[in-house]
Amino acid sequence: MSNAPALQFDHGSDMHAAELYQPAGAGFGVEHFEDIGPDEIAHFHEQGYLIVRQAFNSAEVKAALEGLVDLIMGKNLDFTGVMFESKAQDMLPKLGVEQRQDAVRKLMFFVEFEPRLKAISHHPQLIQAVTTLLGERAPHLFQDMALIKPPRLGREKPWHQDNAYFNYPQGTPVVGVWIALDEATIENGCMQFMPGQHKTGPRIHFQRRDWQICDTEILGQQSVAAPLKPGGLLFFSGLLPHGTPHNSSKKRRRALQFHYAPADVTQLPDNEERLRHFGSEGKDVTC
Ligand SMILES: O=C(O)CCC(=O)C(=O)O
Repeated sequence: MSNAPALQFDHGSDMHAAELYQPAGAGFGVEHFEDIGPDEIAHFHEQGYLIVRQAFNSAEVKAALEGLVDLIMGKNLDFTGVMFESKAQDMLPKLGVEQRQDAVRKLMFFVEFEPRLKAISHHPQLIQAVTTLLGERAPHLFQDMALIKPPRLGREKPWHQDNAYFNYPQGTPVVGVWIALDEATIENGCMQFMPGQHKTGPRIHFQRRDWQICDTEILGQQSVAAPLKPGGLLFFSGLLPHGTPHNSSKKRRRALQFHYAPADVTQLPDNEERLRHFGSEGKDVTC
């Protein structure tokens, strides 16, 4: 009998309308962590995001990618957090390093299994910036993910607010950090978001292509994109509406995403409060 862990699969969803992802331009940012000052912090609170274009150097990006690829290749038998595209299920045993990466949708909860990825999530300058953005509160990393968009196949992550997925009490500040490991462009599915709309609070989410904001709420609104070189990052509020389109290019798009909340707040034991704010049940709404 094999000792290999059971594999997880994710089923595809329909293609999105092109009009959902037509950004007006690129978002505001700085080059390095050292450039974050009071104006940048004020911008984060006003607009709900901040870009750091050269947060990590090429050695840090290379180490993170190597750690990610080792997990995808199943080198750590204790790690079961790789989610493959269900379409690739039958082919998996035959795939080599490059092809196997292109059969992955995402990885979750890996930092305790892979020191090279833990290092980036606990990078001192990253933690310092997150502490500041949380209002000088010590951060707790409560979710870590890697999102893979294979060339041509990488699927959309429809528009949503991340807090719609978390059971933190309403009002808890949550900072998301999205780190490009490949160059992320509009064509291969970089992040797009609605600046300032974190201030309008929780939005109703519906189960459609995913747990998402209704497309009709997004169409006609002007988004901004965060194209990034490898090692660039986006800080964003847990209430900022954002999404990523299908990868229509020939280039792979691999990214890390970490979420931090103040260490002195704990998640609620159930999803009642979350669904009261983000769910549609009991409300006179349709999508
Ligand atoms: O990287 C992506 O494609 C989407 C990430 C995201 O917004 C999420 O997983 O919440």
